[in-house]
Amino acid sequence: MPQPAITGHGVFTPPEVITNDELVVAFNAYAERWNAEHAAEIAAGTAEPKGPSSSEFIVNASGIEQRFVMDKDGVLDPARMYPRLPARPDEAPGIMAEMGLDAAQKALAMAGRTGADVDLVICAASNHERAYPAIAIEIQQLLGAGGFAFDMNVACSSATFGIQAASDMIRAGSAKAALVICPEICSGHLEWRDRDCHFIFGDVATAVLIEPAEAAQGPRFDIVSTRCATQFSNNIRNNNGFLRRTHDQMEDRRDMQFMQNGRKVFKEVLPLVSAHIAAHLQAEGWGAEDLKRLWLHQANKTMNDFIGKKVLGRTPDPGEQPNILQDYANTSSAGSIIAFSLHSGDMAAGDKGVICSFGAGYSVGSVLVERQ
Ligand code: CO8
Repeated sequence: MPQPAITGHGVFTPPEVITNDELVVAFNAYAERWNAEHAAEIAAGTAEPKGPSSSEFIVNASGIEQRFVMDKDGVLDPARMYPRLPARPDEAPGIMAEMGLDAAQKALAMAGRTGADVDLVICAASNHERAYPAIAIEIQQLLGAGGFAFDMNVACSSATFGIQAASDMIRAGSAKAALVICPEICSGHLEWRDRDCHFIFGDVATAVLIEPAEAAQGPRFDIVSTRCATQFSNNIRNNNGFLRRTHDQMEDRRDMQFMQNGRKVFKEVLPLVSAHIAAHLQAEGWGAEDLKRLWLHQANKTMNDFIGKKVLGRTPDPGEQPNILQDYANTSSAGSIIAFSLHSGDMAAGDKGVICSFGAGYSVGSVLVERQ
């Protein structure tokens, strides 16, 4: 069976940045406005006033300092509080396809390939901008790729689940060159009017190219093993969906955007992920001391510090477990791949590492790789 390997990777970073300070000014203006508009209900005790946000809280609670977004003005307009992304005609490339294409072209350039070499495109993301046709098929066409393409969604774990699917197809021989693309427009489904979560997410797109190792034209990361697991939980949930109209729920509702019980997620997902990585390493006969690097899902700095310490049995050395969330925030499925893409170029032949993502579902996926 062919040995699958990552031969290229790339990141599309949106042009606009929102710092914590900018975000907090907009949120607090919105909150003051809302409190003034609802002064009577607040005085009568039938509504809770909205409390202010603060940059200090955001950094301390999450480690996030800024986020990239596809539209800044709409998010920072206290009268709007969500991005302005004009609808495109059906004939024009969709915004997710455009972002994904940029990341895919970077991955192909790194591998010395063109779109014509690709015979599988997976668009793996937390949300897709339409029901059909698949965004992956649109990207396949924009790239001039052959073969087949499909969309998949396992929330924050979409990238690692996509890598497992693509690797298995390379092993089985049903694909020869597979792109796993994660365009995440988290700004579109984040509730920017809720101080508990308004700071969490950002936008980005990532891509990895997976080919049989023997076909690689340059340095590569062999995908030694993949492992995915899921366990149902309502603690991260978004109720928006195609049945919304039939439920007579077309009004502006909180549960039609991202919702989470952050504390519970923190407590429940930490042991799940630490145990998952430990069991995966053990099954492959790898010890923690074999790991040169951990590229973890980028949701929360304290969470990553904890997982790194639990997996390695000690505090990770600087650079051993790189975080990118201070710059990008949580970018859902793309986070661990951004970390991998930006912090793997210095690894030497034989160096081993683990890419791990986790999130809604719950879901957790790990990919053991070795530089060649
Ligand atoms: N400013 C000031 N104070 C605040 C703010 C704020 N912005 N927000 C909350 N507070 C207050 C709270 O009201 C609370 O006050 P009180 O004690 O009086 O009730 C206090 O600060 C503490 O609040 P929390 O307990 O909520 O704070 P935490 O320390 O737990 O931090 C976090 C909150 C950062 C959310 C933390 O719990 C966390 O990171 N948890 C893990 C989350 C996680 O990993 N989630 C994964 C989700 S990602 C995923 O699966 C993808 C989903 C699909 C993508 C969706 C894209 C939009």
